[in-house]
Amino acid sequence: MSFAVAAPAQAACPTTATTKAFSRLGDSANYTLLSGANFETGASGWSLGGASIVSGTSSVPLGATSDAKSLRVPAKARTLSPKFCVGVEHPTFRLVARSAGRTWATLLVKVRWTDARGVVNETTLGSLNSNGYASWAATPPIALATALPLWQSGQSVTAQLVLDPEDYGGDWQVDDIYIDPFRRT
Ligand SMILES: [Ca+2]
Repeated sequence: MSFAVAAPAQAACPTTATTKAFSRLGDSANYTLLSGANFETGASGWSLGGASIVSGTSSVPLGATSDAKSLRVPAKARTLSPKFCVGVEHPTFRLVARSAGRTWATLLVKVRWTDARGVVNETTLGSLNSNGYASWAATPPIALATALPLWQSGQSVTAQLVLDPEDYGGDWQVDDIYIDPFRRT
């Protein structure tokens, strides 16, 4: 893949409402929930690809206390989020995950994005190892915009997150995917 020829669109992303979703974990950044990514109201716009919404929400205190559901992503699943806009103002994202499978399971988190010529690319952003996720745990901030060919304000790409466990032993639950729009207030 060559970033040098993959020009992004010249359009800024719309502003989104934010909360300090991870403040109880000592992260005071502002975040926007990725569409439907608390899995409490179905999976509209998601391509589940073998995943399913199950009972049992993340035990990391991010959402409402009434939350009761999460996304189960079995080993062979490949799940795509709804499309969202990524600009330079979206440096990172975080999510909450739990390994429900074997001890050596790996969950690959990728971004699928379309450049200005309509070419679809896929870039691996993070690799969660089950060692750190035997129980529900939040990921560190994972780089998003810096993994894409975005250099200046006003540039954006249309993106989808891809949840793709390794095929052997990977069996995961995912919840509460939040994008950081880097707003200071
Ligand atoms: Ca949930």
